[in-house]
Amino acid sequence: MILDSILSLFHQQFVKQRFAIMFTVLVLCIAVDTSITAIADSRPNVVLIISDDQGAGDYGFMGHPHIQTPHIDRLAKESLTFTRGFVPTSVCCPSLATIITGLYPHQHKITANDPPLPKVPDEKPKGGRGSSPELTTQWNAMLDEVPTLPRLLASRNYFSFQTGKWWQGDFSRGGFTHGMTEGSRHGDKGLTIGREGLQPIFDFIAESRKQEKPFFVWYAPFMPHSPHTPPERVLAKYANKTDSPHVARYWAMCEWFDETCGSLLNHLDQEKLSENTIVIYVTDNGWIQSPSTAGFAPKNKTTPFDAGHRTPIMVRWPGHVMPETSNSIASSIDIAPTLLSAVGIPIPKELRGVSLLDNKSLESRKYAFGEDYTIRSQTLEDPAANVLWRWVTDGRWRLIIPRTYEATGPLKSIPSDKFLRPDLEATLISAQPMLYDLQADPNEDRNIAGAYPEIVATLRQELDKHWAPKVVIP
Ligand SMILES: [Ca+2]
Repeated sequence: MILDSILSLFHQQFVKQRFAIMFTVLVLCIAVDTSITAIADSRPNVVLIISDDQGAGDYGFMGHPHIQTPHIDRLAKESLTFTRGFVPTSVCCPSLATIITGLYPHQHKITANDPPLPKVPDEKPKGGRGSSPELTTQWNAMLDEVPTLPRLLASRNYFSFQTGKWWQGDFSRGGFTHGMTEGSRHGDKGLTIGREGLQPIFDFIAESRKQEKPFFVWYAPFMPHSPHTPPERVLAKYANKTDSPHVARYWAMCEWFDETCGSLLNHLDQEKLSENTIVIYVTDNGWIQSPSTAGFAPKNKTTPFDAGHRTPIMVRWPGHVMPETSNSIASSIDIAPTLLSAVGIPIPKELRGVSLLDNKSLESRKYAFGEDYTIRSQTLEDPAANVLWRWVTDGRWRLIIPRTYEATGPLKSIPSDKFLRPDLEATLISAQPMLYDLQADPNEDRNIAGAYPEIVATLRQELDKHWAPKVVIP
């Protein structure tokens, strides 16, 4: 009996202790969970504004004499604004892939706008983008192999919303939790954003707040990209400012796009979200409007020249980022590391950009690098087989190396691409380095490589250190 009583007492004590331990663990769990929630809730939201086909000078704050962009001008004034920004490639799809991954095209391998044509002509219906369904599927899946901003942000409780341009299948491919694009060539339903208002973004923001999630908005409208169809009320402002109706329409598109940015930024203000939202601005590639046609002039989009790659880059984060203009070189490869470090997510080791909020890194970086490719991919596996030119600039000097220069084997051959214009093909045939002094010759009219062999050699060395392509799969 006595033994039973003792055992019973021990048992009661044990149960009490066990309950006490469980209770303590439970309280700790709740405390930890609450603290995680508190951290998550305080994380800044992110709005990424990506203009589409806009010249770097085509804003009020960049000194354009006619184009009015009051809302983006205000953003520039409230931001750390880099007027010497670059994208590494001058075509939409690979440029957007760089923005979302923080990788150069030779790293993420999405080098072109469209997947390769099948080696054997395909009898099946086209799977989109003029290729086969199989190659298109493989093309889209290339984004699965690399880190993406939405996926990394989702690991920290973020909701993310894709709108506008999107080339890699439906929005979930990039890791977005919400989105508009269903998977056609470059954005389908997503392309209505901006042109038909911003309600889907406002609804997403409301949903994120309801569920107490920090949010990431990818605002990449099809603007000022063609079709240049501005509202008459905006076009009327520009019709008398130029002899070219094409130029007037492009200028009006820039203002119409600016209006949509104003709607987005005003919404953040009205919802009292501006203080805790990082806004980043960039263009996917440059544009010089042809005065005589609806298309673009030479030496910008799709080319290795400066105007195809220049963009202002802005970072606005009230209370954290001092508004000022910076002369440092910035690149769209910096956007991912900037955002990841700002929200406290470790930066994947393959990312080679720097945080734009890290002055030391910015000051120690001397060069921007880039690479331009065939518009139609030649092969999925090997970026080197697709490259046409590589370039490097220190802001003043700009060196462009055609793939054919001092090349042997497959690099010596020029890929067939119906989009490669004769003037650009000529640079590959001549196979000579092209050096320009951007201060004296901003339009890159005079190749002075022959007069400055030392500068060519120095820049070439830097370029080769960055990436020296070797075709491994001809
Ligand atoms: Ca574009």
